[in-house]
Amino acid sequence: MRVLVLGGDGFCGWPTALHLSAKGHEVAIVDNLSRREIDEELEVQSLTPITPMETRLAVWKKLTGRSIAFHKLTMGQDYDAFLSLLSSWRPTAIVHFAEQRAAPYSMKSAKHKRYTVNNNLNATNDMLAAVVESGLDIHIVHLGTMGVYGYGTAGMAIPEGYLSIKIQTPNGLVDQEILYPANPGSIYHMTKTQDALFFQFYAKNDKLRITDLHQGIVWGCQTEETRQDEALINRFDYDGDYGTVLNRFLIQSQVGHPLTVHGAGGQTRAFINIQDTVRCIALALDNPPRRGERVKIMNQMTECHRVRDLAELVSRLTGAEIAYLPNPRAEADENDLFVENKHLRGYGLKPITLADGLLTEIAETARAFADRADLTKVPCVSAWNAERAADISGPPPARRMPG
Ligand code: USQ
Repeated sequence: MRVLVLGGDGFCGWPTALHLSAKGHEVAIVDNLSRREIDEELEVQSLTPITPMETRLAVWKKLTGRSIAFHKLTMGQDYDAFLSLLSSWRPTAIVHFAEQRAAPYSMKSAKHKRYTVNNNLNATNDMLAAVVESGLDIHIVHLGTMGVYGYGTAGMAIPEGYLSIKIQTPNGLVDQEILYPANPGSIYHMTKTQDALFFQFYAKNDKLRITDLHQGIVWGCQTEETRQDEALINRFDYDGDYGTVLNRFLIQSQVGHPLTVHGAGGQTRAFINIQDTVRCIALALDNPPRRGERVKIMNQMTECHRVRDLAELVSRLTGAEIAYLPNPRAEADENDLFVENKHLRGYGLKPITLADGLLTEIAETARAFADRADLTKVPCVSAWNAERAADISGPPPARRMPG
C-alpha cells in the first residue's frame, strides 16, 4: 500500500509511519512540525530527546533500507500543494493525525480555542475536499477520540459509533441506527465530533471510504520500531497540557513529583498502549470499508480504568506519593465506562494490557531522561472555566502516601 501519514511527526503519527514502513508499505509523511513549535511556545520539551525529522528519516533508512519521504505542509492552509501531492504520488490510503490533540491546550485561552478549531476543522475538510478533487479512491483512516461519546455514565457499553434506537411512528416502533450523540468535554474533543460530521457527509455525498478510529488515552512511549535506535525515540510528554494521565504518573514517579490526581480521581477512561495504536492502524488499513458503505467507526481502546486506581497502581510499584488536586477541568467527578471494541479484536488485535513489568519498563525510560524534566511544567494550569480557575488557585492540596 502507498500510505500518506498526515501529522507523522507527532506522538502517534511518528511510530505509525515507522510501523507501516516496517510492514512493507510505501510511506510518506506530511507535517508542519507544529508540535515542535508548540513545545517552544509552552517552553517545554518531550522528556525523551527528539531528533530533527531529517535525522529520524536518515537513521530509519540506514537501519532498514526503507525510505520515508517528508513533505512540510500545513494541512488546512496549503491546499494546492496537498492536492498536487495527492495527484502526483497517488496514495492508496491516508492516515490523518494532523490535528492539535491536547484538550488542556485547547482550553488555555480564546487564542488556543480558535487555533484548535481553525487548525483541526480546516485540516480535515481540506483533506476530504482534496481527495474528492483528486478523483482518487483513497481510503482515509482518521484518528478520532473516545471523548466524542462524552464521559458520563451511559448505563450501557458504548457502541462503535452508531447507536441502535427505537422511534415511535404512526405505524408503531421502528428500529433505527443513528450516530452516537456527541458530547464533547473540551474544544479539542469538540473538533473531533465535528470531524465525524464531515465524514458522514463526504461518505454519503462523494462515496469516500472512511474509517474513524475513536481512540482512548494512549500510554507508553516506545514501539518495536522506535526502540531500534535512540534517534528514532518517540515523544514522551509530561507537561500539564500534553502529558496524558498514565504517562504523567509514570514520569512523575521518576522525577520526584507527587502523582497529580484531579479531584478524587473518579474519572474512568479508556486506554490503549502505543504499540497497539500502531497495530490498530495497520489493521484498519487492511480492512477498509467498501465504496458507498457508511463511515466505519471503531473504538480503538483495550481497557478501562479509573484515574485513582492508576495512581494507586503506580504508587504501589514506585513508592510515589499521591496528591489529590482541585480539578482544572469541568468533568464528572465519577463515571463508569464500558466500551465495545469488537471490530479491532475481530481483526486479530491481541491487546497489551496494563502489566506491572511493562509499567516498570516505561518508568525506567522516564528515569533515564529524568534530568530533562522541568518540574515547573508538571502542574495542569489550563482551567476549563472561571469557576475551575478559582478552584485551582486555592490553598495547597492534600497529599498522602500509599497504603
Ligand atoms: N488527569 C488527572 N491528572 C493529570 C492529568 C489528567 O487526574 O495529571 C485526569 C483528567 O482530569 C481526565 C483524565 O485524567 O479526567 C484523562 O486526561 P488525559 O489528559 O490523560 O486525557 P484527555 O485530555 O482526555 O486527552 C487524551 C489525548 C487526546 C485523546 C484522548 C482520548 O490528549 O488526544 O483524544 O486522550 S479520550 O480521553 O478517550 O478522549
